[in-house]
Amino acid sequence: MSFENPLKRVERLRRVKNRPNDNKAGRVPPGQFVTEKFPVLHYGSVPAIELATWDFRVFGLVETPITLTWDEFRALPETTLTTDIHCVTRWSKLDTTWTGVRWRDFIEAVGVKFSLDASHLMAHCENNFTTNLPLDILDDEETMFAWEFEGEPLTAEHGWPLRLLVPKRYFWKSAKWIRGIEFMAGDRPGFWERNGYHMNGEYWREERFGW
Ligand SMILES: Nc1nc2c(c(=O)[nH]1)N[C@H]1C(S)=C(S)[C@@H](COP(=O)(O)O)O[C@H]1N2
Ligand SMILES: [Mo]
Repeated sequence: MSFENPLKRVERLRRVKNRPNDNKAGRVPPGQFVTEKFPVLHYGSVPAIELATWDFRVFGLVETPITLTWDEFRALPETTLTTDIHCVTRWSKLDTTWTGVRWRDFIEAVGVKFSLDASHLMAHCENNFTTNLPLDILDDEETMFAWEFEGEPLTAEHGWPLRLLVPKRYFWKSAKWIRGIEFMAGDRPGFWERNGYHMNGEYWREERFGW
């Protein structure tokens, strides 16, 4: 699915009023409603990807830049976890189950040594999509690079073969079709952040828009 112009989309979303909160056991942030569906949202088209030429790059403020092949990536320690996701377009989905390698396990298993000056990450994806995140938010039990959703490989439109999952932030930070991570000194806006979304995107504080 393609989207309207990003700026128009942000303008439209800013006009949506909060509905009465659909809160299950304090799990649903303000202004969100629970859905059983799994909407597909992204800018541009679904990329065509070949696993044979797919690679994953770790670069920026690291001791040694690293490139992993798909087979190397899939050999990393695997975890399955269940968590809630919250989209800035106001849907939340509870108890979603994901399989992949957790952020912490990735850093350890790959032996990523990033500089003490590194404070933020830029996730780089197919079609030049990017999103920025603070490293201390990524350093969480539930952050992972996911390759399965509900026990099945990700579908193409949900990010196959690999997406970032950052349940602590609005879902636009859970970058689909991720191909690399860049460690940065300081913050820099990614794609949606340049187009009006909040730099941080914390949903309990409703950090939806940055201006
Ligand atoms: N590569 C890429 N990842 C992306 C996006 C995008 O445009 N490109 N959109 C984000 C947004 S705005 C949302 S809400 C979620 C939607 O994920 P879903 O389609 O699996 O529900 O993906 C995020 N990840
Ligand atoms: Mo979104």
